[in-house]
Amino acid sequence: MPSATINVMEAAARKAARGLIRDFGEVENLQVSRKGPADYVTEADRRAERILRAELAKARPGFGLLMEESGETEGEDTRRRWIVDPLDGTTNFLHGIPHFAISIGLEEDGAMVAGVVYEPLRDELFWAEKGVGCYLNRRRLRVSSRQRLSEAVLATGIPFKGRAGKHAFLATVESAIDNTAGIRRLGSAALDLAYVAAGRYDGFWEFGLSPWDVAAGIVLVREAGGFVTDIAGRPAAIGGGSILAANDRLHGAVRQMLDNSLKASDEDLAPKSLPPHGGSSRAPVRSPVAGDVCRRQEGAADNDASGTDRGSAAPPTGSGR
Ligand code: 2AM
Ligand code: CA
Repeated sequence: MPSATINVMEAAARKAARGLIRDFGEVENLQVSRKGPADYVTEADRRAERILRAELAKARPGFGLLMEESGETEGEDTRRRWIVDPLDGTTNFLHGIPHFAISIGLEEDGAMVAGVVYEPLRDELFWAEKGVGCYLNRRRLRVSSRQRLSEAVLATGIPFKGRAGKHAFLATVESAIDNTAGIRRLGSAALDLAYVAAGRYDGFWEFGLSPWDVAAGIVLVREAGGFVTDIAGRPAAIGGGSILAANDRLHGAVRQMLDNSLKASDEDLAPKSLPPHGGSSRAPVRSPVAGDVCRRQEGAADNDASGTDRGSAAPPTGSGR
């Protein structure tokens, strides 16, 4: 049975989704117009965020909020905050590609404790709560049980124009081409994590992500019995920038593979060269906000201390296993 907290998150996501579905239909029409749908999508994104803010604040008035478009709003309750991406997969949405989601995470005392990732077009509600488990609608989810890297399908995200780390990223892709059954790149980190939780992907890695991209997904993967860390193998943190999620049996091997490829890549990953997250070519559809992080990519020579063992892969905290 979903808790009252999950019910609040689900209701907010479903309400915002109704607008997104309508707007997505309109985007499909606008594709052929000369002006294109960019401004329209910005508005759709903001509208969804306004609905989510209103619904979440109504149900839990004191909680803080960290939202992709409007940034941080402190609450009276300093222990809890919602971390929200009203539209993850914006580029897909803008191009009429039917793969996007709403992501809502709940943080308590600095730890992620609940997550909802809702994919409106398929009506797939991925939800999880610490100690309760991970579900897709009413069905309990478990990560895949694949043990061999050679049979694994991994997802990733490609760095955006203007961001450092392109060569290091390409090195990781090359190693994945050589060692796995295939790579997917669908363009929504929140859904990538949900798909790992659902056993559709055996693993997922990406650099340069923001808190709202991963907050809910981290809970999903953990509660589905997977491991989620940063690329260096440290416990996943929403401000950590990089993410590596995989089923419990493969996490160590995927990390080792990525680590080896990063060591072999000679790209300087120093943070000074990273522009703010919102400063990409996609600027019209997103604005830079407080809390937007773009961290140094890990995995270079300084971080092999955690070794290759599974212990470094930060086993999940909740039950669900
Ligand atoms: P968004 O759709 O909410 O922007 C895809 O690799 C992931 O990266 C998505 O979750 C996307 O979230 C996120 N992302 C982060 N920075 C981005 C940027 N500058 N441009 C586009 N997508 C970005
Ligand atoms: Ca996002």
